[in-house]
Amino acid sequence: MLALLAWDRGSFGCGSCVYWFRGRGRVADHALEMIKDQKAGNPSKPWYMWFCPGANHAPHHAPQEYIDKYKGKFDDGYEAYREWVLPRMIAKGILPKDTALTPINPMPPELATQSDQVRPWNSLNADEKHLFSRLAEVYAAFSEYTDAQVGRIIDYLEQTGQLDNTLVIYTADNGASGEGSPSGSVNENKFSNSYPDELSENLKLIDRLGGPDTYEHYPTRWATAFSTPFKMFKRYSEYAGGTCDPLVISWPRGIQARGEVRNQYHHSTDIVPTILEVCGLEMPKVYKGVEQYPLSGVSMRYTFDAKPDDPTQKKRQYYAMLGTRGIWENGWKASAVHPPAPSNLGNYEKDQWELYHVDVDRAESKDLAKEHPEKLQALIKAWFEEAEKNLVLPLDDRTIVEIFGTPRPAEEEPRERYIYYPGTSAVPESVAVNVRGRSYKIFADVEIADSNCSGVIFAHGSRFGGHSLFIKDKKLYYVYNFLGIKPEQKFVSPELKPGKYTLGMEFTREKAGPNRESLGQTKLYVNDKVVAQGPMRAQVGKFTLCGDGLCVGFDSADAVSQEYKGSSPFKGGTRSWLLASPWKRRSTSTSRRSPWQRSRSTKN
Ligand SMILES: [Ca+2]
Repeated sequence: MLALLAWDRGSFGCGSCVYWFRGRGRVADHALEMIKDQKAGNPSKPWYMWFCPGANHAPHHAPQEYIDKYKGKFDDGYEAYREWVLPRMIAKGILPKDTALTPINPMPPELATQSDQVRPWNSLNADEKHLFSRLAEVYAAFSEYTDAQVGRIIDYLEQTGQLDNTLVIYTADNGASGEGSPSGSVNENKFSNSYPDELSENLKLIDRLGGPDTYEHYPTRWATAFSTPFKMFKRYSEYAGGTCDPLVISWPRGIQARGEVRNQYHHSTDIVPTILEVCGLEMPKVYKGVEQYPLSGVSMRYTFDAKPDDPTQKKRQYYAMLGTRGIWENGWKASAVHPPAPSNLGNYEKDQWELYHVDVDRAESKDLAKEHPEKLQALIKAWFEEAEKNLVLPLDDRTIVEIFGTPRPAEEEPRERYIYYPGTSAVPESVAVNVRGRSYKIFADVEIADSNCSGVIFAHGSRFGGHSLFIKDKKLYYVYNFLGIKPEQKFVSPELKPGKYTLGMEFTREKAGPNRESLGQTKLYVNDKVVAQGPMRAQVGKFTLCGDGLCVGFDSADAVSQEYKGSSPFKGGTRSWLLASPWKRRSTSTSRRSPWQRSRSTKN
């Protein structure tokens, strides 16, 4: 028995821009290599593959020829798309005949999050319509390109006689994503920094959408359309728009039906029990001496031979995400009307619950809370039972910046000084020095051996946000790339002659900006001399959308600054150490000394 799973990488595990679309094709290449290698070494053994292409999560990237195929297809707007796609879904049997369209902005005004609002298509100007259509075209191209890559694997399995006995489970996570803001985004990291998108900036990049210059995401209005007929989108776990996804299962030898639809209610937690049953295995209660957490979910194996409308064997499923709640039980669904992060409301006692009979109202369009108050109360009670059992409590209503910015339990306590040495691999942001939302300084001992000395001394992040200290054209540069917004903030020294130096910078945070970003002053140092200085703004959210770690002597993955290309390794000199220090108040006697002197005296 063989199993192949295709899945995207989860709500917070983003695809990487450095892989871009060529990389996504390479993922399929690697998958094929692995299957071939396994067959070469152990041809009698079954194999299991979890194929995670990053689709359809932002960033949306696709080859131009795929994007061109969809030119003009979305020009009628998202309301028209919803009206067009619903009858098609019904005609194909994916939805019941009388499925209703739900409202586009169902959240009550007092609970509606500004960044999740959806504006009517006819209120947009021509530029906006052009931009939003293109974002949808890129997304469609990205989807088709992903299908094509999965198809390459399926074709190979067919050619080698393996497809007949391969169980293929094909799905995606969450609903369509609403993180693109009402105007769409060319850099999703802004959402993670709670920083608003600018339509004018997005428009400048319209011809480069889908390529490596953008970490793009369609506007909320398309998320609503791509969640047709349901309410809302990803993060809203109370509605099917935030949870419902297509699931395709293929196993030619084990499933007689071909191309049929199954209407039994199920959840992604039911996939593992299905695979275990198909393989004739039972989940062990104890593994290597460790008692296992009980397996969630029930097997979907029975659906292979069931009729399309046979009753489901699922009894109950709770939902919770970023402060939102919902629960399904025996064909009914209770939904707590509550916005997800970035809501920061915390008013769970005031939450109104809605009740839907989803067995007859798939779209969750008719609230029956008043007609069936006892049923609603029973479901709310069931939600708390599941929350208790599954460690959901306490409910968490923090903002995205707070969630991403709050340190997680770690082996190392936060330190006043972080020392890094050349030759170290990229350090993941979760364990690297945290300079966000505070003053900080970065210094390094550098010996410039010759006049060709150049390259990165320190770098963290990518073109979508980060900072870098480097030598170019004999000058020391500190560049802070604030969320990819041009121009880059640059501090540049005069030319440096060969010799030994302590090179670095210090940022003094003065206040929070209108979007909570840090505003302050930066000084660039050569030894104890300030050689450049000026105002600077800095991010409060993470740099690491693309997996770029903190680097000493190079810039991993994507480059922070357009002043250099690639990893730009340091050459023509030596660096003995680098110190990065989040600011900490010091005594008067110490603070009179220059930052680099303080750094040297406290170096480990
Ligand atoms: Ca980088």
